[in-house]
Amino acid sequence: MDTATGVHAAWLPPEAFRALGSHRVLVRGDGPLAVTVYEEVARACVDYGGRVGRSPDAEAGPYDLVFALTGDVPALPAVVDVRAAAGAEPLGEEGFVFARVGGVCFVLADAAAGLLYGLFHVVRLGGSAFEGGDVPAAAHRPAMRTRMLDHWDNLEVHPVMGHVERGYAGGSVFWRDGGPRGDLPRVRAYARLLAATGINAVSVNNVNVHTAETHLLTDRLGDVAELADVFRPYGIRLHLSVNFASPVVLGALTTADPLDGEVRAWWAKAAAGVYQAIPDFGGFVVKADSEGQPGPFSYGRSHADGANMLAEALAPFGGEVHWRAFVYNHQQDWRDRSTDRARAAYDHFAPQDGEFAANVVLQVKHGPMDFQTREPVSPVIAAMPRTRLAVELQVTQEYTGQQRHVCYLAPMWSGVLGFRPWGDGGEARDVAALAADPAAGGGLVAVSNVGDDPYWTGHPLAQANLYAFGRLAWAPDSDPAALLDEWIDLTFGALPSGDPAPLRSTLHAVMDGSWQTYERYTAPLGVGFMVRPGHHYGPDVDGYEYTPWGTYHYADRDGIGVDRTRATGTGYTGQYPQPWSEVYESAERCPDELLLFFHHVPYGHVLHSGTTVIQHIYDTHFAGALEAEAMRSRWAELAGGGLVDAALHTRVAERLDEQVRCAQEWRDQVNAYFLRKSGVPDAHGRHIP
Ligand code: GCV
Repeated sequence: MDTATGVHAAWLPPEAFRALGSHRVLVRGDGPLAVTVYEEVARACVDYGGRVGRSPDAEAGPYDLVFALTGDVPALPAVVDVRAAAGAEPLGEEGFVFARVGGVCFVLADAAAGLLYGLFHVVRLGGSAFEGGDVPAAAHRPAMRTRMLDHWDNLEVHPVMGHVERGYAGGSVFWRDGGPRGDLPRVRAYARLLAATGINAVSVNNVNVHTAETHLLTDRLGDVAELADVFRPYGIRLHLSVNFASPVVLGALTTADPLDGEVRAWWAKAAAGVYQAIPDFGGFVVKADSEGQPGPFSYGRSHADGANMLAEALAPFGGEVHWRAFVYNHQQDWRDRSTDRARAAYDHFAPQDGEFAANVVLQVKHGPMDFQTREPVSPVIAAMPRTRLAVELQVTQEYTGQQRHVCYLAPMWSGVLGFRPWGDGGEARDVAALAADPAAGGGLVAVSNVGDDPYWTGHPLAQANLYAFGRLAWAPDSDPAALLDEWIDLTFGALPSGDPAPLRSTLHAVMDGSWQTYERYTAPLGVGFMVRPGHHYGPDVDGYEYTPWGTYHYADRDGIGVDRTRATGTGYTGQYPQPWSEVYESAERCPDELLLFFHHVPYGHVLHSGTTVIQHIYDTHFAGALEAEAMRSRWAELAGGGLVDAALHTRVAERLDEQVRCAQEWRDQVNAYFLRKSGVPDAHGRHIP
């Protein structure tokens, strides 16, 4: 545990700074970010006996590591050709060059944020930064301009959704009892952890903006400014989720109509007030006309009307609107099979492509439904070339085990980011390239999994998801297993045993395939949900089947799945460009893992894997539950070995017990349900209750 905060040090324990802190370091540059770099190095040098200086005077030298801005002529080594390393593209506000020449390492950047990211690059390199021969100068830049975490934190405990909506790590790190939590050292530690992964934007309150949170925009702005001050030295800009009805709730206006002059003036004044308090404020996040939140529909206006009004208010200050595309009818009649929730975001937004202002970012969930364990990539992402799009992921594990189950999500995200909406021919750009596009990209966003838990994330191993999200936003083509190694090295690098190999192999065995294990014992073949309604934990096959939420599997005695074809179903497959519109349309060509998302098929339908749908359901559920048991056994082997802290080991072991219990529950409910529906016995004669 970190002594200043009483919270687990996660991937920044003092030991991670050992190499940095045991060398002679020069830190140049002015402003809060350069000061942060200096302070980080200075602290490490106190811990590990190194030396840090601010000016390159001859008496203090020589140095092993130099942080300097490219305009800083006295500190700049002629030997490092930054421009050649950077190539045709500018390094940008956040990029840096790393090189080692003649035994001296250099981190060079055009702006201080680059020095900060370069610092954490050196931390990740550890001792290897300082070893060996020359390292040619190489430029490092973030792929995504915006790398953002959204908190769904309420100011006070909501009677249904708790303190953090879909939070599984205790209360909010920002708020308590309707006001600031006041634990700024913890917020600072959080900002530091995020900066080390590359995150540069945070939204501090729930997108479902209740009354108390609505006031953060005006009379409670000081509470937000206080947080902004803590995040600023780590290069993170604050954002606020705002209530679209604020002019009515806060301003005593009778309307929030986005085309009303008084409403527009109200927002302009509110935005000016925000920037007076927080000059580098990032902007607003808005959930409008979604799941009961107010929005422009009430006034007969479009989403573009609503978003553009807010954009106009923020534009003079350089702020942006993150307008969420998660809009669907949550009061659907389950008897109506023509309405398809998966279609909703595209149907609402694609016709408005080109209508959004330049400082509006349309924030699109990665799948068309709602952060399920397996979904196709949202067709909206390819459908709006004239709109800036951000892709939204969910680090908090709402549908993926709620931080009681190990579920390393980087492999799923990596698949999303690498998906090519136009296939391999023609415009073969992937989702990451679209989100990163300098003109049309809005970056990568995720819902945070952090709370006031001593391990930050409830399940200590869920820290890896937070870490991997930030790193993927910086470099979307990163290998998930390599990111896990980075996280392991930083978090557990300084083992008492000195040998990380056994821990590393255990963590890979437990985590690498954990998302697919989770998928095996939960809803099959992309059909989704089957969770207990409301809290979404544990199995309930028909839990949402006869509800208004639009999340159905349509299982009957003959078959299962949602017909989303153009030929006979809801037509959703038509929202994709070629080749996917054809691939998904065909039950023969559709990838197995998404078959039931797109097709209603008989239980005897034979998958590409050669097995029938019903046998696949039995096999995967037996296998998934066994894999959960194997994960638990593997972790248990570490007990008492000194490779991980005993309390952390116990916390993970307890959660693995629950994971095994829950996986067995899933296995038995799903298998029993489908045996009873279909009457088809398991080909291997295993016990199904
Ligand atoms: C914040 C899902 C969750 C809601 C969440 C919503 C959203 O429906 O269950 O809790 O609300 O997504 O993304 O806005």
